[in-house]
Amino acid sequence: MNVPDKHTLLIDHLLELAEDTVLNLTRDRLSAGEDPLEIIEDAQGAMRLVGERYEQGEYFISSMMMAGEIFREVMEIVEPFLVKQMTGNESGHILLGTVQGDIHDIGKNIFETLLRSHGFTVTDLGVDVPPAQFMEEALRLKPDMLAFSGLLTVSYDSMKETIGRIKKLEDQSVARTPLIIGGGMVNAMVCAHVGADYWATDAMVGVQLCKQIIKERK
Ligand code: B12
Repeated sequence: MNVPDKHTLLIDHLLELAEDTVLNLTRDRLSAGEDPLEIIEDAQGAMRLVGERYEQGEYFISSMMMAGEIFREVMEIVEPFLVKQMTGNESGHILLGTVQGDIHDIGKNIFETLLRSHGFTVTDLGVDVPPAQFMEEALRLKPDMLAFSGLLTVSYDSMKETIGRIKKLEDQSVARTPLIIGGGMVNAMVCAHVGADYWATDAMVGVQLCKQIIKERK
């Protein structure tokens, strides 16, 4: 009989929405000294499959909500290990939020945790953030970078509107702030369509990009 490996185990149990087992597996893997990012990657892979099952009508929205809740609990367990493992002293202020019409925030929150653990200052505006609020906060805070999260296809319209309005600001120091977008389905085409400068589908890649961009501008 084939024994499933640790990755398959976590993914399968998350797919079965077996909350306690997933949380115990997470704790066990961390106690064994595993890289917390690997656990997040497995859970993220499981969420992709949850999304596919929802799309195919195999799961109801309630299952997607439950999976989201389990992921949030996994993150609660993983976060202290993540912060302990990664300590950086980057300087730079990043204004972040999920764009209007979209309430997905699990990925955004991971990106925020990783940014903070690398030493960045982050202002998180939360979810469903209207373009006007992004603009006002950008003018008030003058961050080094603006970061938008969005998982829905319709959220690309909000990204485009927000970015369009920011680029038209009279205050050039804000209008020229580098912009990065992220979320499971963004790509180079979406980036060009919404007028952003950079994109990432992986939070760690996003952090590396922020490091590089801010360093080059200082
Ligand atoms: C969980 C979930 C939910 C939860 C969200 C809970 C929460 N608090 O976030 C709930 C149940 C609320 C939900 C609701 C809906 N959802 Co939903 N949801 C998902 C699901 C299954 C997982 C998302 C997730 O958390 N993934 C795990 C995280 C870690 O991954 P991630 O978000 O991609 O983030 C990573 C990177 O992208 C990156 N990242 C994220 N943001 C940023 C930002 C920057 C700047 C950077 C650099 C990086 C970065 O970092 C993370 C780690 O690497 C996805 C399936 C999928 N394929 O994503 C569907 C999915 C996104 N949902 C979908 C849909 C349709 C909906 C609903 C419209 C359903 C409905 N009929 O009501 C609503 C929309 C509500 C709204 N207005 O936003 C569709 C979207 C389809 C589309 N093309 O638009 C998907 C793709 C499912 C599917 N395949 O059909 N959903």
